[in-house]
Amino acid sequence: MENGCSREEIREFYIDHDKIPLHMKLSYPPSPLENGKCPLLILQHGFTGHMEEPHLLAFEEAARRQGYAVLRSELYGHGMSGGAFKDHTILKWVSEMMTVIDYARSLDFVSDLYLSGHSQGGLVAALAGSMKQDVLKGLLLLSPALMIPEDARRGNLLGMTFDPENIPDSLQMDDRVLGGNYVRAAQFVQVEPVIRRFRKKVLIVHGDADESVPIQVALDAADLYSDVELEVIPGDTHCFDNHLDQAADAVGRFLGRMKEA
Ligand code: FER
Repeated sequence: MENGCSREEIREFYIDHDKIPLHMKLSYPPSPLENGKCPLLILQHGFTGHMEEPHLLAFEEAARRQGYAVLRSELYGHGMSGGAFKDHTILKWVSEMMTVIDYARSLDFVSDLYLSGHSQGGLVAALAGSMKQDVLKGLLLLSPALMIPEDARRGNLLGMTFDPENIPDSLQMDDRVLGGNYVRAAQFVQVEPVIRRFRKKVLIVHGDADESVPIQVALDAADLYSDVELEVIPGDTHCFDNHLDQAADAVGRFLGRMKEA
């Protein structure tokens, strides 16, 4: 169809955010819609991640099968987007996510807009989504790493320890270097008030064997959101390696119900 819905092809392009090119892929639902409009889900990867990870592709497919278009975004220092990994921060990602949301809103075939993200992408979806909740119908948090700011204040990010009051200029993590400004920006972020002010519908999907983000993070967030469903996937990991089908089904069911709401 001319207006964008129900095409099999995936559109790949870049949008500009303050001279940083952000890599996007837009896919469409498999079957045509009567009025030429469909809802759209923004899907954001996590820390060191990218848009082709298997769990993201499974969530994309689940959303498409429910009649949603899906916009996968890669943010600063990740995938094929601009910027160096070591220079990325949560604040840059939040600012970029606002631009991604505005881009999605500008598409004339979009009816309702949903925001989702995995892990650090979930944290950023929670933050940017709260700022722009008036333009969203719902928020989907997939193994959301909502405790990164607390980790940064404690001086322990993914097992990498440092003095939180004397932050080094750079941190060595396996084969990558992360700039100290990542830590400073993360320390600045207060997640709880951001969650408390969010009034739209939320789905949290989390494996109870998540090795990077403890299930308790999801339980705590579920207590704070005002309108939330929590789907715990028993025995599953951070990237849903064991039961990806169950995690994707949870997303599909939620999106299916939201369309009727
Ligand atoms: C951390 C805990 C979890 C962290 C990152 C993660 C950078 C996971 C992020 C992801 O998978 O996106 O302290 O610090």
